[in-house]
Amino acid sequence: MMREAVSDSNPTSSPPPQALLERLKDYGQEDVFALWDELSSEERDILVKDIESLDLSRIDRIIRCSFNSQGVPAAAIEPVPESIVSTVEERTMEDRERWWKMGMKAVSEGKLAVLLLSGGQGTRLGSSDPKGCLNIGLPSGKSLFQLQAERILCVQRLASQSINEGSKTVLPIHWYIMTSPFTDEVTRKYFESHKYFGLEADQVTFFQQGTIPCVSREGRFIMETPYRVAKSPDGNGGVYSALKFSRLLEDMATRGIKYIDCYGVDNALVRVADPTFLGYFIDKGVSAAAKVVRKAYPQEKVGVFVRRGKGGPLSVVEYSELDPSLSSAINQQTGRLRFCWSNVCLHMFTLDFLNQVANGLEKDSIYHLAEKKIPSAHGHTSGYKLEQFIFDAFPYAPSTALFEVLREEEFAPVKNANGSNFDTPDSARLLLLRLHARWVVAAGGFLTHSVPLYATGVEVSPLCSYAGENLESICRGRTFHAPCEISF
Ligand code: UD2
Repeated sequence: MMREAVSDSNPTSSPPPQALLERLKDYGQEDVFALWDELSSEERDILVKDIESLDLSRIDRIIRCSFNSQGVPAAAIEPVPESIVSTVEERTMEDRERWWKMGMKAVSEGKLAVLLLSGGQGTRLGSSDPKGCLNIGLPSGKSLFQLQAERILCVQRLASQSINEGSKTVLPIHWYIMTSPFTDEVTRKYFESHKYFGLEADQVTFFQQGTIPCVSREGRFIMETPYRVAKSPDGNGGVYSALKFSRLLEDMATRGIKYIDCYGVDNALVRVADPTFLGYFIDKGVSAAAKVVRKAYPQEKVGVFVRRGKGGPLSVVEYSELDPSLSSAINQQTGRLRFCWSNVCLHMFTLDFLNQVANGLEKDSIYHLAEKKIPSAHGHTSGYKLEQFIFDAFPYAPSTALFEVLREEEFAPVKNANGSNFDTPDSARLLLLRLHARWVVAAGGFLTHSVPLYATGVEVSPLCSYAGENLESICRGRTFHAPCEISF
């Protein structure tokens, strides 16, 4: 007998899949089926597939561990001992040259990879494009991605020159770029359409970080629509599990990579693949290091490095989690902020350490709970996004070091739309143009103006100079008129 085609003309008749409903009940998440009867059969299929894509036991463990840790008073925090900070003041020219040479040697031996954290949504910027695509208004019109790609090219060229007078080219520096579902497609297309800014396509590897359901204050999944769970990227600390699950840690090992320079995309002055920082890191022989700048003011939206308890591990307390009384506390001896060493999302890790963290962080499953208004089937709902932070790894590090850099040389964050008070494309452009103006004058060049606020200026292409070096032959005795880009 022919079975009549099952035409689900009356979808309300079929209940949710029983086994899936039972599993959801095990974790108290059965409410995702609350609107089942109102869904069409197509919407029901979407919802079932969405739930089946979730690792419910892992997500439940993360929610429970993260909510439970909320109640536990954090260990008292202490400022980091000055002994673990390499300050600009104490650094000699000999130190810099030695570290630069050590870093260049490691780069020329193919031991360095660059890891870019680029999964964030540019919500504060008011742009839907990935931040790396942003043009901050430089004379060259270059985007943050292009500036960073060209800085990698420059380090490659300098490394080639540093061995046997450039007789052979060095292995290209591999660039791992973490995206999220919000940034992946546009980022890949942007690189393809710009021919990877002169890099080899196969020296760039894109990979996606994970997403995790947004939850209510009671830890229940929030529904973005009646048939889809609201999810958000799992934080820049999602990089560890993303590297593990995408088997890129093995890829790094296969390439002979020992050191990974990890940074945030939204810093116009970032010194990608910095040989000096790499040399310092190798010289210190630590597992994890970070560049730090002195905090500019108590409310600055930067994490601060701390010790958790007497002699405890090095940690970072994010600006969103630091008690205001502590962020304003003053060290009576120095008159400076008690917690003054700011995290600026510029990190260096050994590959061994990344392997250790990828397993450790996963085991602890403690995520930060960011209280947000979550778009949901019932309008904006108060709830939590769960995220891990890249610096959550530091307490796992057997040895760490902090490397002070000057804000005006290496930290120009782009966080807010122009017109805001700080950390805008305009402020980042101004910092970069002021730095490059200093480079040009130091190299014997002349400028016909100082850089007026938010206007234009003289820009030095990263293909020409990484940190102001090798500009004499181009600049000496010449006068430069803004706007212009000094390039080969
Ligand atoms: C980050 C730092 C903060 C300070 C500040 C300085 C963290 C957790 N906080 O704060 O301590 O250094 O920058 O500018 O690093 N990202 C992802 N996936 C995500 C979320 C973010 O890849 O799920 C990337 C993002 O694209 C950016 C970086 O991580 O490159 C920092 O992210 P953010 O802008 O959300 O962090 P912010 O400014 O709150």
